[in-house]
Amino acid sequence: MPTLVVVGTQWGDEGKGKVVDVLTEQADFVVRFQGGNNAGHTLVINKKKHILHLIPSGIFRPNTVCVIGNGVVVDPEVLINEIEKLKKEGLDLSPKKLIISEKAQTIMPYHKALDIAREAKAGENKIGTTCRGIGPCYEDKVARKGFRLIDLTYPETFKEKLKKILEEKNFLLSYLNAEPLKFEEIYEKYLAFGEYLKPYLADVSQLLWNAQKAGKNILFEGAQGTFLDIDHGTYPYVTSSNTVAGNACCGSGLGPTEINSVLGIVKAYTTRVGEGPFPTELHDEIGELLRERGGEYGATTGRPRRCGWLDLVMVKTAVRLNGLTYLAITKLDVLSGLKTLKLCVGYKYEGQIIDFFPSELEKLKKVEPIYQELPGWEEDISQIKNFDALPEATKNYIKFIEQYLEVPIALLSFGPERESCFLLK
Ligand code: 2SA
Ligand code: MG
Repeated sequence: MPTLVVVGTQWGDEGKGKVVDVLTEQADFVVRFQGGNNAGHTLVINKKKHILHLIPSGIFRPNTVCVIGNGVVVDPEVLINEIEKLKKEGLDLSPKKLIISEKAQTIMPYHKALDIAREAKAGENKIGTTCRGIGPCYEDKVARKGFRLIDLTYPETFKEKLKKILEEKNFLLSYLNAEPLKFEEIYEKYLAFGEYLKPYLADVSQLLWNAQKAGKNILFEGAQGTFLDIDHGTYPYVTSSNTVAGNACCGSGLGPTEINSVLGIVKAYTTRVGEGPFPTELHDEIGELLRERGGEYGATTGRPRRCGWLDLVMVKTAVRLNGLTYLAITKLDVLSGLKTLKLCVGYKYEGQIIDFFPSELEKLKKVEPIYQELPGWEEDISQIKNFDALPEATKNYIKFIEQYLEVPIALLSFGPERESCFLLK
């Protein structure tokens, strides 16, 4: 390992949670560094399905410490509910097991209210957010109007600042035809959240630095995917944080020279939830088949995900943006039974062929995918545990991806269970 960043190379839901859960067997620390409870990481352990939104996917390993970095936006109510729920399942959620950066920003009730009201007002032009208050919370962070979690533990300063901010937020909410919020209802509740979370708060940068010096294995768990990145994604149809690997450093307080490798998760086809361009989207029965067979419904909102062929132009761009050193391919089993498989290897744009993912939305809307067709396979491959046992056509599909991307594939993952995953290298 010793310090590995795991990121999604598409629009999220590549199967990061599962891969992270498998890899955490060797990790001493698992760190979330961006996003919030817009993430939905699905894990299946002993046939039981778990969906995590804020707590890192290492929580099911007895010896792994889970860390929420400063780059994460935390909805304290959601976090506390998640802690309580996992506690009931018999897991250790003591402050030794879960450590949260005191600098992480707090999602406040007005962030959620604004997210919902803005999306409603935007109508057809909505982003398709998860309405969890993520964007408005990051806005306030950058505007220096946010509350860090530690701020909830200072009642007097919290009170003064909240009064001022709420005035402005209520003005905005009324402009958006939404109900204003009451100070008393927020203040007491959030003070109580501060009290609850206080024992978990720590200096995460210091913690990780010490861990690094002691030779511990640290795994960074990205949320969402490369093309939802606020700078490098399909702006404005993106989330409000940097999802690329470089943000593992900013979002945790560990320097870039401490990172050893970056693993990019590639789903064997493409999905996207929410609005925005999607060059290889399928509007036919194959798209539906992928959605049904792949269980492609939002883990947080339950929204059906849009589905399409694997876009290698996109993933190749993700290789560059994240400095990927390894790849993991997930959900290949979903493709079983399709006669012909298509992989996008370039785009036609205004009569020209391009081999990169354009930044401008206007161009992206117009690109036409150029496909490489490969024969599919009939066999159910979900129980296969080594590369050699795979059908020739599956091997060819995998080799084609590896050759096109010029990055070694380190891991293959079929179904959602821990066991259906194996290392290639
Ligand atoms: P937001 O809420 O401000 O982050 O939404 C902005 C865009 O980012 C997309 N987004 C996501 N895309 C895929 N998966 C995500 N997590 C959940 C999941 C989503 C769900 O695991 O399926 O359950 O719907 C995620 N989170 C944010 C979002 O769709 C917007 O396009
Ligand atoms: Mg997800």
